[in-house]
Amino acid sequence: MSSSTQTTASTCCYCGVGCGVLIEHDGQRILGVAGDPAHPANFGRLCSKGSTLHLTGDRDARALYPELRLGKGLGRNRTGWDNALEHAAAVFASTLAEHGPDSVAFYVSGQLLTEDYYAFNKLARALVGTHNIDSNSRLCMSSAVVGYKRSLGADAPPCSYEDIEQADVLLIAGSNMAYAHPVLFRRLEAAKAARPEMRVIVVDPRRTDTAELADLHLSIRPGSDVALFHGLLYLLLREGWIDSAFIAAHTEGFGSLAALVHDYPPARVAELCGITPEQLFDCARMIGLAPSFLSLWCMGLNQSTAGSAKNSALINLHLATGQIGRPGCGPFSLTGQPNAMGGRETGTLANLLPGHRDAANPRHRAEVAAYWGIERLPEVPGLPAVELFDAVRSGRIKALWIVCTNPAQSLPDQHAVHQALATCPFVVVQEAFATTETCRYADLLLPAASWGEKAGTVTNSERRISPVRAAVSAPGEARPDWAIACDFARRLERHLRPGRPSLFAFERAEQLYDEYRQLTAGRDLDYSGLSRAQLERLGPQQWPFPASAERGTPRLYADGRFPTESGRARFVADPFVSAAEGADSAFPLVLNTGRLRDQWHGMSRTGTAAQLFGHVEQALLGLHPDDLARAGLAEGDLVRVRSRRASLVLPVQVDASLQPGQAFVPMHWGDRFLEGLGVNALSSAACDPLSRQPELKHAAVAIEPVALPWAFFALVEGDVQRRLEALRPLFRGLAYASFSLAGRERPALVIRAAAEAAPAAALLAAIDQQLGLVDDPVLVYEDPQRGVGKRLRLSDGRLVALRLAGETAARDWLKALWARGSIEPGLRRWLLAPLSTPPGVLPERDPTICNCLNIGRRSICDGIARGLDLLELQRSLGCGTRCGSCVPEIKRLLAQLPLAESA
Ligand SMILES: Nc1nc2c(c(=O)[nH]1)N[C@H]1C(S)=C(S)[C@@H](COP(=O)(O)OP(=O)(O)OC[C@H]3O[C@@H](n4cnc5c(=O)[nH]c(N)nc54)[C@H](O)[C@@H]3O)O[C@H]1N2
Ligand SMILES: Nc1nc2c(c(=O)[nH]1)N[C@H]1C(S)=C(S)[C@@H](COP(=O)(O)OP(=O)(O)OC[C@H]3O[C@@H](n4cnc5c(=O)[nH]c(N)nc54)[C@H](O)[C@@H]3O)O[C@H]1N2
Ligand code: SF4
Ligand SMILES: [Mo]
Repeated sequence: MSSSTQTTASTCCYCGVGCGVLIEHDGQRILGVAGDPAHPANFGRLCSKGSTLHLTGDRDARALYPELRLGKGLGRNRTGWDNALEHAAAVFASTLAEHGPDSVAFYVSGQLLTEDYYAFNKLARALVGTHNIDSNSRLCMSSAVVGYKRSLGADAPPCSYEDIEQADVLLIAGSNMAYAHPVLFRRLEAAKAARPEMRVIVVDPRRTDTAELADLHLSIRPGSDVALFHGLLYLLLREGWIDSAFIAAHTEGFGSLAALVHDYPPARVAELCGITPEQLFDCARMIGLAPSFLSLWCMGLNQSTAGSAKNSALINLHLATGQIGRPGCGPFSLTGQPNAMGGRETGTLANLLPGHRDAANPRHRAEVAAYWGIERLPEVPGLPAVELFDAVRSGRIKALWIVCTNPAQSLPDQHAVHQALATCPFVVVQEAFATTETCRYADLLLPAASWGEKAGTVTNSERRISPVRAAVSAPGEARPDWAIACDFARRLERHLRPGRPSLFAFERAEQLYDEYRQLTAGRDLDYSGLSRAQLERLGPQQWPFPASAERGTPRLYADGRFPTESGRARFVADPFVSAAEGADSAFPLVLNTGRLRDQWHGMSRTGTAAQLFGHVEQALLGLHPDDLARAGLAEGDLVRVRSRRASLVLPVQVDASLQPGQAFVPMHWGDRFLEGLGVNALSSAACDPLSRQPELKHAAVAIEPVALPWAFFALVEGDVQRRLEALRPLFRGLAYASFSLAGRERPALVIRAAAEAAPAAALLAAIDQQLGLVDDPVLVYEDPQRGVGKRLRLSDGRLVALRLAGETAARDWLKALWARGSIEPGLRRWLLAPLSTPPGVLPERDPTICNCLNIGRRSICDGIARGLDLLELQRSLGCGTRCGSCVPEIKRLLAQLPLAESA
């Protein structure tokens, strides 16, 4: 560390664990990150994503200046902030004048800061006069919001991370926390190692790395959780493993639930869930006899047409056993995004209002209107995300402001979403990265400051509010989101409330925080007592933190009183309903989607760090080995995956963690990294009736082999973001095209493509131009007769660019040569031979398992073959000793390998 290096304490911008990070920087650039030992969420730990934050955010990918398009079909031009926001205010004002307040909408994000949310809520609801402000949390936590409110009376996860360490029995349902909340998983692994009597149950159709830790893995049929939870309650009742005193004193509605679960006897439930009655009984016994029982859940429950029912059915188990309000127990949803909690607190879903209020509640509307000093808030309900984009597509919404989310990648039924964005008369996109799929549709692109460049607060999964601090200034003319919202609002006020004092006289983020926190006073989440000064003095605090408090509140409902009208928690009796789109003979597979360890959503940030592609380089369709064999497919074969909405071409891979009949595709690749709009082209927009959360985990699909004889492979070092932007459009319309990064010190762009026939020579020439494979010194072999061509560029005795067209048999060999940084004598001979088959054996694929120390699967497997155990592998190779995110996978290899070898 040089003498000019400074450290700024902040919070990680990825997941809802909310880890404290120490940003090392020189005032200009971020040089490194470390876990903050003082932060109670992570005590110094970071996962593979958090610890590589400083490698992300390539400036070439950033939005730097406002850009305005003056007519559809035209390009965008750089403009100044004044002109950009005056223009936006004029368009919004005229749209509102002509079509009314509900002709505009805001679509925002669980990755904004609390101050940003507050500004946008006030802008939409108080100034514009619409409740059309929804967030990507609709795709994420909205079923949990409904679950908590229906069952417990308020949207408040009652637990603390400590409870994970204190629980005797832990049920993890629909969460792959080994990938998605790795630092918490680290805490769980450590706790289980320290207290081996602790029992972990994992409910997930897939055998994930999380499931590997489980004492009991219930590989249930997708979507059958409600049946499972009712079946468990049936057994708890039958065996007398319930807490009748708690039920009598603190709950209501048990009678109807008991009547309902009568219909869920073990034989029926085992059948519905695809598990054995013994497994069901084991699970019930563990829960029923547990001194303390904690449950954790995430998208496997929420992203479902039964999401609200799943949430409440799980909470029912806690209420029936009295497992809530004490250490080591309770229902504990894991929040996805870093500040999805803050979004819920500030009312950032169409149906909410700031301070855990409801937009449908006249008293709540009056309270907020009075606080804001306006006459009233609108009565017309706002539209939730899926309906909101439908309204954009049908033309009802004519101006749309998108902030910090990438709907052209992340919403279901992408073809409909792209159509909506293409037809919308005025789309504003407020983004940190100019490269996203949604940016393409922006009539006005506003550059936003991002992590490390902006300040405010966030709330993590355990209700803990942490400060986010700026370490460096934002690049170009990018500005903080709240500042953009307020600047626009003041200009719009000149059209809508001329001459009146501004509602948006905020100059610093702290002023927004102060105005907002008073709106929580007297509400369940009350943190009106937590000033920024208090937060600085005490460190991150858990709400509630009322004016009288001296510190935060680790656990809720210790007194058995719930924030419902009666003060009692409510049992909810929803019957089991299967997923909206069942498999049938035309679409025989169920498609599940989810996360990879080292990528974040649409990859605008993680997709700039080549290192983060080392673990998984391509989007692959995972299938059970039997399904693969039955279809006559081999690993790597391209297939067309069809759903009722669209199709997508992907290579297949064997995925032994899946059951027969199931398929899995990671959610991360959108149209930028994959031809065909990504996995959400296939997914279904069917929503939960209460939470309006779409069923992103369940679509019926069919697969068929595709004949794409023309194959293409290219790799080019350097300038990867700019090259990706330039090359991506040239592959549009090919049946298959996939883009990724590779390498560490010398990142390269890697392209794989396939088509029915060779594309026009001019197109290939344009591609070669962008790959830097036209001007000398380039080694070329072209056989136009056979449509086969090879091009290489060498520099200082290393391969720096290559392209194979026609057939690509040598691609892995060449990629390995490139990675090794040396040339084999056989290379020239190979180049001049008519076939591209590599000399000698192909290297086996070697994905990076340990990202911190760059250790591949091959060396770990070699170590295991030599008889090393986890500790010895760690000692001799170093793998898994830094961030620990790869430890579950190493354990899985240790468990699987001897079996694989003896088989
Ligand atoms: N690496 C990484 N971490 C992340 C993110 C990321 O993009 N990358 N995103 C963050 C965000 S916003 C979120 S919301 C969280 C999501 O975190 P998780 O919800 O843990 O992650 P997913 O992979 O989406 O889905 C979890 C599991 O649900 C299972 N599942 C599917 N259908 C069902 C079902 O019917 N029942 C049950 N019980 N399980 C089912 C899937 O097989 C999958 O293993 O991750 C956060 N953390
Ligand atoms: N098939 C399938 N689809 C899914 C899911 C799934 O499991 N399966 N999961 C769903 C879930 S849970 C979620 S949360 C969503 C996530 O979906 P999105 O919200 O679309 O995900 P991101 O790619 O994180 O989008 C955040 C955007 O904000 C930009 N950004 C980063 N920092 C800033 C900033 O400070 N200011 C501004 N203005 N912009 C910034 C980033 O560049 C990025 O483009 O995806 C959903 N979609
Ligand atoms: S677990 Fe990883 S991604 Fe999540 S907040 Fe911590 S460091 Fe960031
Ligand atoms: Mo999420």
